[in-house]
Parts: sequence; C-alpha cells; structure tokens
Amino acid sequence: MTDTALPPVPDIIRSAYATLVVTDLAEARRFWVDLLGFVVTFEDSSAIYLRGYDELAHHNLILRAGREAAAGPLGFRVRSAADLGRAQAYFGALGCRYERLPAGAVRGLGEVIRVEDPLGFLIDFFDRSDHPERLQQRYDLRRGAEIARFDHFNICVPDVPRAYDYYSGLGFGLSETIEDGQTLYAAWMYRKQTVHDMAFTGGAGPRLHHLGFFAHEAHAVLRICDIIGSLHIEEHIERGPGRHGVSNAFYVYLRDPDGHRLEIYTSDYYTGDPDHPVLRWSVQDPRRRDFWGNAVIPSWYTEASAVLSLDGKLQPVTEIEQQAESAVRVGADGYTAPAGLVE
Ligand code: 4SX
Ligand code: FE2
Repeated sequence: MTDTALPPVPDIIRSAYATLVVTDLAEARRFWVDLLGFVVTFEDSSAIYLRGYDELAHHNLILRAGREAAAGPLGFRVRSAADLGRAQAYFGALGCRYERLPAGAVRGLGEVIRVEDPLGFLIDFFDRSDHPERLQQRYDLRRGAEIARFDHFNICVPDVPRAYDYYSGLGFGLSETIEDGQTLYAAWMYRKQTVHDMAFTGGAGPRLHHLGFFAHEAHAVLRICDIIGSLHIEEHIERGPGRHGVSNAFYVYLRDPDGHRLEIYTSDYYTGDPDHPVLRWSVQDPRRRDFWGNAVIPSWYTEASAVLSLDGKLQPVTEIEQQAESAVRVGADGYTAPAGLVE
C-alpha cells in the first residue's frame, strides 16, 4: 500500500506519559517520589502512578514492578474518541499489531489503543483522563526537582531517517536536526508547540533513550543536583547540568536505580507558527549538544532501556545501520577526541 492510500492519522495533542518496568518498586519510589518529588496519584503493591505538580491528567509516569527493567507503553494524548478509531484504522493499515483496551484498563484513562508501532515501540493512544486534585498552587508541597509535567520521549533507533519519515507521516513537525551532507544523526519533532514530543538518537534500537520532564526554572535543575550531591548519591547524575545547543533548554540527565534515564528540562521555545523554520546543526558544531562545549559522556550515547513488545517480551534490538554520531571526530564534543589526537 502506498502512503497516499493510508487512512487519516489520529490528531495527536502531545506526549503524555511513559511506563517503566522497575525491578524494586520500593527503591524506585525512593528515587522518583522521595528524591525527585514526583506526585503520587495512585499506588498499590505492583505499580505507582506519578505526575508533576502542573499535570491535570491522571499520570505522567507509571512505575510497574517486574523481573527485568524495561520500558513499557509510551502514551500520546489524542484530540477525541474519533481519533482512537483513526489510530486503529491507521496502524491496522500499516500492518501493526494493536489492542483496544476498555476504559480503566490503564488506570485513570478512558479507552486506549495500544499499538506496536513500525519502529518496534509500544504506543498508547488515549483521549480522556481522570482529573486528580489540581496542585499547581500548592507551593507548600513542592520538593526535589519540582517537576511540572511530562515534556518528551527520546528513542534510540538504528535508522534515524526512517524514524523521521514515520513521525512526519503521523503529522509531527520538525524543529531541529543534527546532520552533515550525508547523514541525519538526530532529529527533534513536535505536536505540541514546543521543540519536541519525540526525538531520535541514532543507535541500537528499538530502545528508550530517556524521558524528558519539564521544570519551570533552571533553579530546579541546580537544586536537584545539589540535593543529590548532599546525599552522596552523585552516581545518579550522568550528564550536565548544562545548556543544550539543540532546543536551548537547560538540562541534567539522571539515571534511576534500574538505569532508566530521565532528563530535567526547562526553558525551550515556542514552535507553533505554521511556517516554523527548522534549525539544522552541523554534526561538527561543538555547541550542538552542550552550548558551552562540555563533554558528552560515552554512556549517554550507548546505554538505553530495552522496550517491551505487545506480548510483554523484550523486543530484539537491531544494531545501528548508519554512521554513529558518537564516532564522528569532533574536537570539542568531548566524547570523541580531535581527529589529530586519535591514534
Ligand atoms: O544533546 S542535545 O543538545 O542535542 C539535546 C538533547 C537537546 C534537547 C534534548 O531534549 C535532548 O535530550
Ligand atoms: Fe531530551
């Protein structure tokens, strides 16, 4: 079937939540709730549903206890119930496996279309959520990184142009890229009016690279770093804090007790104009990933979370099929030595 013959795509509003399988729920709770300050919407002995202080939907993150660490479904909010039908028809036409889950099957949400997408990721589409207590102005409750809401997914894919084509087909706009004459190394794509809902890191995939959570101020990023230092658990800080080139956001990347990566992310920019221009970074520009030219640690390029298939097994991973950005010799990247210094 050619693309033009595909049924209409669902109207996706935003990236909304993720599911992480964690091997020790109590330990995960200490990290996500006690340390980072996520709000608990609901918890029982098998799962914890978390949100930021600004989130008005049921959850931004589900932590589910399991034997092997992995990423489960990534959730996109769609506009209406009709878009659930569109999602079903669209992914059916693509030949993808999917399930239609009744309201409440994912706690706090209406019906969900759960798809194993062409890139191998589990994606949940939902159009309705319960609304827990509004905590935006409960400043007295704010702790840790003062997470406001979910911001974006970043996924590892072996073929970045293929992922770009697939998400373009789903109606995502392109905000920024890292590229050279031959290769698209990374791309940032959006539905909501910010830099991204989804980004691609070239690498073995499908794997989840990180979950980006929005905080209101750079202060939140610095504060969680200071708290982590005070507690002498600095091994949880992987990269940063710093200023991104791509997105202009202020950031830090943390690793949870199972190695799942998250980013605290703040102050990117508006992308909602229909003629929004793309910002294309040269892979040779040392400021692209850190505007101050600081090193990107190798683990950031190579490590990521395995993802689950529709039957709950770990998805097999395909090695990278293109030139790896981490193999590009860019002096001030910090990860790779200047060409002249490499043996
Ligand atoms: O490392 S990059 O500056 O390219 C970057 C990474 C920009 C925005 C992000 O959200 C990110 O994870
Ligand atoms: Fe990010």
